[in-house]
Amino acid sequence: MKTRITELLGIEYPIVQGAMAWVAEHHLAAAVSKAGGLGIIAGGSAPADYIRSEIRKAREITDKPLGLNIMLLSPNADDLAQLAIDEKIEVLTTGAGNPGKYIANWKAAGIKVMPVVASVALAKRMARAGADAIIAEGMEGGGHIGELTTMSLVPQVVDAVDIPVIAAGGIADGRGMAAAFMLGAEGVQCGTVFLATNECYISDKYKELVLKATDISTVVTGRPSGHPVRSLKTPMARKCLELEKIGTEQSLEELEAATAGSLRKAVQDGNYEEGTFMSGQIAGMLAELRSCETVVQSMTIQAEELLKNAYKRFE
Ligand code: TUI
Repeated sequence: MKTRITELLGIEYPIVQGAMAWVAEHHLAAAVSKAGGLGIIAGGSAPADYIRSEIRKAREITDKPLGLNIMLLSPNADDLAQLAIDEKIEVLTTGAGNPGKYIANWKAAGIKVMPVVASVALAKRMARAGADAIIAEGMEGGGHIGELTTMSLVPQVVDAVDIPVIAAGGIADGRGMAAAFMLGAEGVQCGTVFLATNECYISDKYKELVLKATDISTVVTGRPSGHPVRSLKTPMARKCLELEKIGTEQSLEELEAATAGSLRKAVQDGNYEEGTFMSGQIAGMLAELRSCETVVQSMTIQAEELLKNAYKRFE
């Protein structure tokens, strides 16, 4: 399946693995790149030295193109922006902000730049600033999200920019991929689907919760702070919702203290009570652990089949 995205990135399948802080380390990113998609190491708020060693470990597993994500709320964003250049990373994605100030330097270093956006306005600004592609992420996705759904956002971004668009949020199989392509996307970014893979090194509890999830298992917390986050409905998410409902200065302070480090508690410790288990709405579609290769190949084969034979449904 050739698109402007496979050409731009030098990959076989137009599937990008979403950057998930604490989750997307070298095993996962290397497995996705090795399978012919684009694997991405999540910078999160990790120190630059740790991310450097993750990049180098991924390079030992595969020589295929590799991406790094910079979460722009991170205090380390400047360091990681330089690290990407030093380590000759092929592709950068960004999240949770506007990477405008970095783009010229990244482009000068030959890096392909793909900002994640949740609005048409930011997509246009990024295209003007020299981005190579736009990742339009709908609120079906896990982690930090915007307000629009993938179905509404993707075609509006496609209409607003000339560079290729990657759809993200709520895509877990060939049906979602085919639908994204019909909206004008030329690639997809998937996060949650890779939580349920053999090469994803997270706690057993996290995987168990994702596999057990249904369509209504996720909630959005953090709206009052201006940083809404979608995660599985666990004790921590319920506590956040309660404290947000109270809405006093004291309850919001308590909330901030409770959520600090809670993603790490989910990913590494499998701490059901205190962890934040970020996940997209499609967790309900995931029933078994698979290899990254199976995920990438089966999605593409199913999407191709659906797109090629779509006309038969309406004869
Ligand atoms: O960034 C993500 N997903 C994330 S980041 C993260 S770590 C975190 N934890 C708690 C609070 C905040 C972050 C967990 N998941 N996805 C990409 C994404 N970017 N989704 C939405 C956006 C976004 C939103 C607003 C990008 C830009 C934006 O506006 C920036 C501007 O200045 O206009």
